[in-house]
Amino acid sequence: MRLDLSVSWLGLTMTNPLYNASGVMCRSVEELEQVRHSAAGAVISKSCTLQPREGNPEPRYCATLLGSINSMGLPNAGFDYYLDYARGYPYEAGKPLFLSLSGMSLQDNLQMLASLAEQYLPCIPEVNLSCPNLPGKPQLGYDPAACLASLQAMSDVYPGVFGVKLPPYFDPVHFDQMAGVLNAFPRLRFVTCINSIGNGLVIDPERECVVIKPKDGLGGLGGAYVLPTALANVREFVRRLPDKHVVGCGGISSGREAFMHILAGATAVQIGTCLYEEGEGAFARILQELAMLMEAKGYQCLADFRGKLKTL
Ligand code: RRO
Repeated sequence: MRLDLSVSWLGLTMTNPLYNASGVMCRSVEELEQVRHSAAGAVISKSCTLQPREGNPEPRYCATLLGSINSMGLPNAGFDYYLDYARGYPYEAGKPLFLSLSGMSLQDNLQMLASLAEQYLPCIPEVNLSCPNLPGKPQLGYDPAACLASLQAMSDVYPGVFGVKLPPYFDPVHFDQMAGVLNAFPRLRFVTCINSIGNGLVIDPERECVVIKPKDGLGGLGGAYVLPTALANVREFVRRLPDKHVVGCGGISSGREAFMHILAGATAVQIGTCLYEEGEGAFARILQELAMLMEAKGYQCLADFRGKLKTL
């Protein structure tokens, strides 16, 4: 039986649904090229700001048995660096490029989007509404009115299709509110669920100490800690955004979790903590595991089970 793992969406084709979560293996050209040359089906760059940033003091990432905590603080090489990468990107090779944008202000996001629009590059922006790690700056994604105003302004300056990276939500009323906002923008074609669960605290009982330096140890959680929250956000937004795609991100470390995300309705899925810990070989491994699982279940393509999660 021949398996087809390809995904066609946004007018693009990916040979398979896996790519990196923004932030992991995508800050430098060398890292972006590692993802491009791996088994991943697409590439996304680190969230960028207009000016380069060093980010927060180290240590700012720590892995645990159940996942990771980070407070990187948006270290990135600046918008122009990623724009240069996008200009030289070999799109014809069939591995789409997404650019993650996370301006320090709405004005900065508008400037980056306007500049991107002028270049006519086939890369697609994913606007990050959910960085949890900037001291003193709340996440835009938790303020629906501010999201509405920002999305309106961004939609006005950017004539192409785009997506947003959302924080996790924890209440059906908040899913409803955000879906109402997102559904007002037809060119907003996808939402990525979820960014890390913000402001967790990991404690090392031996040292009686926090494990990362910024914000007295508070940071965004990823990995196995967040899988059920990620799945809930994927499923709930798939239900509420019938004309959009949902990209699943959170807790994928094998073919099983990739399968769960797609069963919950994800069009494609991103790998974060697992990629950070394992390196780019994770893509080929997870893909192989997903293929074996599909084969065992008699599924030939992703559409055979996408969004077909049963309830009791
Ligand atoms: O750089 C970060 O600290 C960071 C960002 Br921008 C984000 O969106 N999510 C995250 O977990 N870390």
